[in-house]
Amino acid sequence: MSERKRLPPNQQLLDESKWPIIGERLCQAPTGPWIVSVTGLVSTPLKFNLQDLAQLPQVEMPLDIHCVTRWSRYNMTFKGVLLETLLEKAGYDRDRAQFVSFQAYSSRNHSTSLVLSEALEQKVLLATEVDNSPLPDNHGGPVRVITPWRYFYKSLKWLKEIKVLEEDELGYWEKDNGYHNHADPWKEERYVISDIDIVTYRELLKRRDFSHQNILSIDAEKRNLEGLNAASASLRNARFHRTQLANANFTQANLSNAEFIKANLYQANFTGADLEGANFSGADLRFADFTGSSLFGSSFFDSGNYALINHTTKFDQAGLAAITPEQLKFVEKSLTR
Ligand SMILES: Nc1nc2c(c(=O)[nH]1)N[C@H]1C(S)=C(S)[C@@H](COP(=O)(O)O)O[C@H]1N2
Ligand SMILES: [Mo]
Repeated sequence: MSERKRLPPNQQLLDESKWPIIGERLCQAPTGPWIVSVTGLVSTPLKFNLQDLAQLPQVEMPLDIHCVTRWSRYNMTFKGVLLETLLEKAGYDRDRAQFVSFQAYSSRNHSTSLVLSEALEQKVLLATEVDNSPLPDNHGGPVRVITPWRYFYKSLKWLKEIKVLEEDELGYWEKDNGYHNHADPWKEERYVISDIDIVTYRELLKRRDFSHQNILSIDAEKRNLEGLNAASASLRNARFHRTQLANANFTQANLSNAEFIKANLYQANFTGADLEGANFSGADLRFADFTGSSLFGSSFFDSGNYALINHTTKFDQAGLAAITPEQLKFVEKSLTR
C-alpha cells in the first residue's frame, strides 16, 4: 500500500518510539482477580479470568493506530482473543443483537460501543500483548479492546464487561463529548457538529469572553477576536481560519483539533493548553507562548502554508518532543530567525 493511502487524511505520523497515553492514565483494578464478563443478549452470560483468556485461540494483529487528535503510529502488533470467540461461546442472539458495548475498570466507568456486524467483520481483538510483551497498565493492560479501522477512542482500555445489545448505548466520548459514533479515520469522522445556540454564541463573541466555556466545533472564521479571553475554555475542533486572535489568552484551554489556519496569533498565550491535533499552518505565531502545552499531532505547516515562527515564539522541550520529526525540523529552523 502506498504511504498516501496508508495514512488517513490530516493525520501526523509519530515516530515509532512514541506512544502517547491518552485519556485515563490509570485503571481501577478489581479487588479480586481480573474478570471480563459477557452479558446482555446471550444465551449464557460468561465470566473469563486472565487464564481462561490465555487458553482461548490467540490471534496476532499487525496494526497502525490513528488517534482522533491527529497522530498516527505505524507497525504495532497486538495479540489476544477475538471478540467473536467470546461472543460465540456465550451464544449471542443472532437475530436481535445489533450493538456491542464495552465497559472499563476505571473511575468513570469508561465505555464505548460498536455496531456488532462491523465489530465482527473488522475482527475486534481483546488484546493482552503488544509487540511481544504484556500490554502495559497505562495502555490498558492486562486486557484492552483493539478496534481496527477506527479512531483509537474506540479501543477501550482495561476491559471489564462486554454487553450485547439491541439498542446502542453511546460511550463516554460519544455521548456528551461530541465524538463521532462511527469514527472512521478515512472519512474523518471525528466530531459531531456544534450544539450551541446562535444567541448564546453571538453574545460570547461580542464580549470576546469564552473563559471556562465548553463549546464544541465553533466556527469563528475571519472574525475579529483580538484579545479574546479563552482561559480554561474547552473549544475542541474550533475553526479559527484567518481569525484575528492577537493577544488572545488560551491558558489551560482545551483546543484539541482546533484549526488556526492563517490566524493572527501574535502574542497569543497558549501556556498549559491542550493543543493535540491543532493546526497552526500559516498562522502568525510571533511572541506566542507554548510553554507547558501538549502538542501531539499538532502541525505548523502543511502544503506550502508555513506558520510565522521566529526567536520570539516560545516552546519548551516537552512540547517540541511531541511533534513529528518533519514539523520539528521546520519549527527549530524558524526559531533561529
Ligand atoms: N478506559 C479508557 N479507555 C480509553 C480511553 C480512556 O480515557 N479510558 N481513551 C481512549 C482514547 S481517546 C484513546 S486515543 C486511546 C488511547 O490509548 P493509549 O493511552 O494506549 O494510547 O484509548 C481509548 N480508550
Ligand atoms: Mo483519542
